Amino acid sequence: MAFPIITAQEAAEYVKHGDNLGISGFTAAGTPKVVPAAIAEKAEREHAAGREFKVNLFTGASTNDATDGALTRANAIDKRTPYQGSGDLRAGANKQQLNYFDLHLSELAQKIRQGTYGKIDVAIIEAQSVTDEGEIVLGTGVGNIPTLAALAEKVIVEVNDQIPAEIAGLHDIYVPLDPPYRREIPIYTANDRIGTPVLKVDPKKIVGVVNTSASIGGGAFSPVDEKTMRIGNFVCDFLLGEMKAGRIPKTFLPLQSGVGNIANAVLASLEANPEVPVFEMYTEVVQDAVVNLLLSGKCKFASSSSMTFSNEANKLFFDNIDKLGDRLMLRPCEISNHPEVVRRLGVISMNTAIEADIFGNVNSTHVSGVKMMNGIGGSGDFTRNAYISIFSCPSESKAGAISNIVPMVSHVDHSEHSVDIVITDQGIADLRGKSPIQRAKEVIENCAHPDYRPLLREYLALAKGGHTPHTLQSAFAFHTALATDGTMKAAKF
Ligand code: 0RQ
Repeated sequence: MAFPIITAQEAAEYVKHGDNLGISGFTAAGTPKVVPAAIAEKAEREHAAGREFKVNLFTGASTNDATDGALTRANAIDKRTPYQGSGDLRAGANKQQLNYFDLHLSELAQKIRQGTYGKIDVAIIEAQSVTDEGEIVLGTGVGNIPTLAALAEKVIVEVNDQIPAEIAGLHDIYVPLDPPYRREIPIYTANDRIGTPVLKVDPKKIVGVVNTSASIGGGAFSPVDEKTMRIGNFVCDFLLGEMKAGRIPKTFLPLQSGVGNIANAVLASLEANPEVPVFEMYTEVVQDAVVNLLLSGKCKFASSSSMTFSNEANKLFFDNIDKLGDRLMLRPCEISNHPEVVRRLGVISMNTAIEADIFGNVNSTHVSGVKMMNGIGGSGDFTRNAYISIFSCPSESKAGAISNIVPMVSHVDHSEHSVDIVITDQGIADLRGKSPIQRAKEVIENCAHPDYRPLLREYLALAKGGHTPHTLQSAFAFHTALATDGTMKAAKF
């Protein structure tokens, strides 16, 4: 091996206060495990010695506890983008301990190449293997590492022997030229291969290789409950209705599905329904449910930026690699989420909302308008460009104290112009071709929980004129009632 084998602690010594770090992976999948934890320990030692130590983290999406969790607990993060899912980082962002900024996932790579955030000092890459020529077989997630590694001054490779060798060949690494030289991204069907199966890094930049056997799988999702199953079934009914009406071709169109329990339930429902034809996925993240869909043949191909599987699902996938190896492709998230490709392929997007308002605006990121939950992730990349965009959420949360359908969303991530369909456990609101007042009636009667319908009807009846009727003084009555009385049911207009 041409590169020095170093410990995680030695690797951490290459990282200095103020550095911009590029981290491989997308969700916990493909994210390095031991080097980030060693950087957090270094930060604690530096702080104890009275020295400043903070880094800026550029990732593909959320990471793992050893990265976002440990570095936040060590108070070692200054800037952080684009998406996160860590309880500690969320708390840090919400008390302004660190500077988290939320960005559409497809946009980060080009902004990094433009130099928007300065140079990348160190890239840390989880790998299955690396050759002396700097050819890296990545792990189970790609994210933004092709761009981050190309620009980094130093590269640390964390080789994880838990990643099966059979992963080689699943990746498709491609970085587009930047404007004014950009050509089309030549993906015309979900399974088009346009790049290389390995990430090529200038070997002169690789300062060391760290070996680890850390577990690569993530946690499993909660089992599908009645509420999420109802949402999943409504999504399925809607898609079948569109197909029967001829608005989705009989050959179907590629699906994108977000993360979380609702997304998993939707996929379980698609699998269970014999009327749903064989489909493809063009998405950013595949979860456990997709392994079963691939094995059953219901999903014939999945293009993604990561395989965010539990240990059990990883085992199932790699035990069946002879059948599945040419049916899943891992792409940089700049490509998995590329608006041009999403629009060209006619991707049907299915994402989850924190809340939707009666006019069809969606909040995906901020609880009660102020507290960051996770980030917009890829939901905007897909929604704005989808063939049909669907948002789902429960009709109420926190034992009924919260209505997920509100008069006005407390933060807008996806505007009424981008949202076609809203689905809750109560039913489906089809917003296409409807005026704001028609949409409001559809959302209240089809999607709001029956306990909240009278309040929403009252709001709409009192709302004053105009094209989109609102009474601005009481537009947030649901949210203020939650803050003062602990339930949106106490809303007064
Ligand atoms: O809280 O965990 O304490 O019970 O929010 O809500 O209903 O379990 O749904 O896990 O799918 O997450 C939007 C956050 C939904 C996620 C969001 C509380 C609720 C629960 C979680 P508990 P659910 P999910 C692909 C695309 C943005 C990014 C995206 C997300 C917890 O889907 O981050 O789509 N999306 N990316 O009780 C207060 C409300 C609430 C609320 C729900 N109105 N007020 N709390 N909750 N609604 C992925 C990537 O891009 C990587």
